Amino acid sequence: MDYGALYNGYCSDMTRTVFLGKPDQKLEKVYKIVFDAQITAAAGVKKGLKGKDIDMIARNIIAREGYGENFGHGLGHGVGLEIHEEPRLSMAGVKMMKNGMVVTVEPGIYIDGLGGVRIEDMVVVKDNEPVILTSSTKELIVI
Ligand SMILES: [Mn+2]
Repeated sequence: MDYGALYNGYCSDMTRTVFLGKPDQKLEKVYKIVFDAQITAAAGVKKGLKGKDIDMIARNIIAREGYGENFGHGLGHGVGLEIHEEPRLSMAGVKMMKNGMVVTVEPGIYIDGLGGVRIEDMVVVKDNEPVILTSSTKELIVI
């Protein structure tokens, strides 16, 4: 579920993945990999880094687990007056993180014929201590 709200002209964006019934073991493992990539990359949102540096944190974790080919989009994007704006957190992201920027961190893994997982939070750049704005749980949820 990928959604957001608009408040006083400013956008928000978040994504959670839930399972309808007990997940396939492989998908459960994929969830853990995406979760690990998400929290590690979110913790790596720091002033002075380029978008591609942060993208690489998540991409390395996912590739190390053998799913590099299944993460086919950028890690995230700026959010503000537009839902998708600079700075881009992608392999092509050359803009530097500055204090007060709000970006998303949303790695994903998608497997043909099986399913996919994406987890997205919004993060504020604040020196070396990123502030996570999205407070919804990221525990694996089965409904
Ligand atoms: Mn987004």
